[in-house]
Amino acid sequence: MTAVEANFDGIIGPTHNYGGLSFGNMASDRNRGAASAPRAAVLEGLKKAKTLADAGLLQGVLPPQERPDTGFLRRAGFSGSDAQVLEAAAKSAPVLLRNVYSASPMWAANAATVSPSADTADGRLHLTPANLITTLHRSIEGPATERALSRIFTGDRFAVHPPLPPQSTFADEGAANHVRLCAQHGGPGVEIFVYGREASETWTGRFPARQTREACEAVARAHGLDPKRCVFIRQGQAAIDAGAFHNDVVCVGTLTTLFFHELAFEDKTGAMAAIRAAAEGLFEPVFVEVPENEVPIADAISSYLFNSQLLAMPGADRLMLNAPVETEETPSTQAYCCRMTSGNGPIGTVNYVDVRQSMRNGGGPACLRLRVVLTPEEAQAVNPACLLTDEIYSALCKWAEQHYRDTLSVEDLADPALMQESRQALDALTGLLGLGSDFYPFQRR
Ligand code: SUG
Repeated sequence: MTAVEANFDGIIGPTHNYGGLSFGNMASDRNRGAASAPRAAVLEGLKKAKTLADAGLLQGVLPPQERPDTGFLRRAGFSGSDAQVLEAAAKSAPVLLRNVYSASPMWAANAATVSPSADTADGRLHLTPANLITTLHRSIEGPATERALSRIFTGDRFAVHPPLPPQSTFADEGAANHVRLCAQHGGPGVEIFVYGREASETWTGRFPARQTREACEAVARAHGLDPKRCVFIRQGQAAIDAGAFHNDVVCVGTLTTLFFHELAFEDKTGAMAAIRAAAEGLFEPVFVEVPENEVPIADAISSYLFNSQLLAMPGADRLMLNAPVETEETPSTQAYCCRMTSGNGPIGTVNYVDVRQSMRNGGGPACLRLRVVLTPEEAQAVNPACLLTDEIYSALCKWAEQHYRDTLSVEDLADPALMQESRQALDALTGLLGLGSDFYPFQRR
């Protein structure tokens, strides 16, 4: 067995709701205040993961984080019992309450940046949790992500770093702004880091640029990457202004193929030349560029064509795009996919997957997974309870049926019972995933 690219999907947490918390993320903004369906959401995500596991890909899961984060409310000045803290926040700071209730850790592409051992100076697999400092609700995630990754990727083969310093200079959103190209997953690759701004510039864009060049460089340094095999590319201002709050909203790549929208990069020609130069001697990159006149950027963003998983499926000679159903429902992207697969390019199949609950918050199939290239020895060292087998899948579905609500509105966040239900669910989950009975903060109090 050679190295494989595993997908670790974020399990959607029991408090999944539409808080409208992400400025610059069109879907989050559009659905602010709508009722969510947490149980349907978690089952959609698990089904997507299980389908890929059944097709022969290595598939893992990442746990949700504790929400509501009452510890954060305490740091913001609330006191008393947890129920009192929540009640007071519901009355005097309802927006803050929404922030500490967000199930945003489900978007595992933002959990960390991952460099496979084939790329790093010390031969270990490196993971740096994202600090996600641009949005309040996501800035809470980094330390808990570090804890989760340390319980899943255990032992000397893995280096789990702390998140970068939580400051605007190092604004980091993890793998959503990182693409790795290579000839084979287990061989050396080219790591492409895409940033929206440099720390020193005055940002005048319509929406925030969530990733800095400085953050990308810090991660590349910490992981011990070969500078010759790293490329730092500036995201297109037009793409950010149109709602591409992460590069993975307009670009995805795997093996030698980079699939991207014409407006994804500020200097497309320079970007392609830099990737070609970094790949010299390893492989010839294959660029699949989708022109604006075939798929307008607004359609790319509303359909999430590029927020798809680009996968080498066992036994297939061309790649498969695991795309959201919204791509099939949008005429321009549907037509593009038909033309693309009937041609002889590297992407031969498009599979449409229903993750609508996550999509309504701006999270497509690619947002929900963190890719981790694992050698056979590394795969052996991963906490086995976090790898999706038939048994774990059935146990997780049963768990979700038992613990999740059918619907949740933003008003329901004031209900103290929701905190208790979430804690019961998460407590049970630590048993299922072998995370230990001290994994969540509420379990340690
Ligand atoms: O960071 N949405 C997430 C979506 C993340 C998608 N991830 C990738 N593209 N990789 C975000 O904007 C919305 C939460 C709310 O509004 O309730 C939210 O956080």
